[in-house]
Amino acid sequence: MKSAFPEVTKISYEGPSSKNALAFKHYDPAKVIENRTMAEHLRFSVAYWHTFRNVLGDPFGIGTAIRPWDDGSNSVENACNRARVAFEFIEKLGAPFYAFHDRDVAPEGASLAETNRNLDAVVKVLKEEQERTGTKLLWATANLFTHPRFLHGAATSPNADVFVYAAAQVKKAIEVAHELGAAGYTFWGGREGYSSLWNTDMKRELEHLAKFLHMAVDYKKQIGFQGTFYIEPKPKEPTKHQYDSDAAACLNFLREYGLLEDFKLNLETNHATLAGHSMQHECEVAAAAGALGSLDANVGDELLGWDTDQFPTNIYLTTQLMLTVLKMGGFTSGGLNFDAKVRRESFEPVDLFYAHIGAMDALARGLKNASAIRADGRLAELLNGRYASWKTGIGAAIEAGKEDFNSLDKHALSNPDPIQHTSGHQELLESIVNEFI
Ligand code: XUL
Ligand code: CO
Repeated sequence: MKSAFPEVTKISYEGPSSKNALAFKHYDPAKVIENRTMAEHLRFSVAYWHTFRNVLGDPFGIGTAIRPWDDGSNSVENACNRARVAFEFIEKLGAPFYAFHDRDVAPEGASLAETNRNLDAVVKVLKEEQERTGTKLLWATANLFTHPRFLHGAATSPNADVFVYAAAQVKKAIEVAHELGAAGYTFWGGREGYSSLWNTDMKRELEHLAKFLHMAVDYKKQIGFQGTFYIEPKPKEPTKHQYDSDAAACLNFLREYGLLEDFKLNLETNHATLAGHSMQHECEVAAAAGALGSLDANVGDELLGWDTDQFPTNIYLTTQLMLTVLKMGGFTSGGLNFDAKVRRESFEPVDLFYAHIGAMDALARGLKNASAIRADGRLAELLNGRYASWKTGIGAAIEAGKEDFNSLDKHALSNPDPIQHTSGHQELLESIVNEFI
């Protein structure tokens, strides 16, 4: 096959002083940090939909991307050819993983049966290419939001036949994930929400969603798929309100319907922004529940009103992310998936390399910074110091479950009023972090 990126050879690590745009300055896959190599910590994944299917349109303008290998048709042949190009890219970049929606990789046919056959034909190529290059599938998912049949939702559609169709589609997508040895499977409910509460029976829709996910868990067990199931929170876009609105809402839903054991969360920075949270907040909420599974590494733009999905380059953000990831002991099945697209103005094929290299370096720097902050210890010391009163005396007794309101009342009456106990030292902590950025 003709090379799609003849001007690019395998991207290698050249170190921080390199000025080569097609080299890593910080991502040194074999370098060991806190007992794992950088490649093992970061588990980078290329998102098929943005890197190989996005034509780079925006709500006001048509696509601009130049992709000479793609004939623009919906043929299976074009899809198979595109898959081979995707693996040339992933191999040259040196990302160990990729991720896709069923409809990114293969075209929809005239019937569900034909659509499934199209998918099987492309999956055959994906499997060959995975074996040829050693690339693995971080997660797969089903696109239950693009086709008009899903306009009112999929598992939460008011139409039972749409629920049935979506179940069949997800069943097939889980089989494909299993066939390709995926480390996970993601549920992002793009249209599982509402545009108007006047026409929505919210309780009923949530119950349907829970039923749908229980059936997916049962099927996963039936076929022996070992990958992790993830829910990806997002508050809106395309719906006005999405039920999986943020990490806390997802955890509450999973707990309420007895699904918490079978799911972790796949958090995305841009979705945290849309929810009015920082990504650090979302990561801490999920990690505290033991449910931080995987991350969609991107950023939104606080000055634009839509989901811009930019590549992450902010070192402050990547340092925060990697601090939480290191604190939880690293990823298990999850990783850092670049759910990100190059700008409409960055339309050349080589921009795909520049974008991924820049983001991989930004996250590698985040990892190095986070590890250095942990080794320094001042941040942890100040944080622990803030809770010192819980280590001994009345604090330790409360934590051990030995106190009640009567004993605490007695304690409060016989001790001084605890005013002005400890400073938060926020500015000091922020400057300490900056020493490492
Ligand atoms: C959409 C989004 C999706 C999911 C997978 O905002 O993030 O691409 O990651 O369906
Ligand atoms: Co995403």
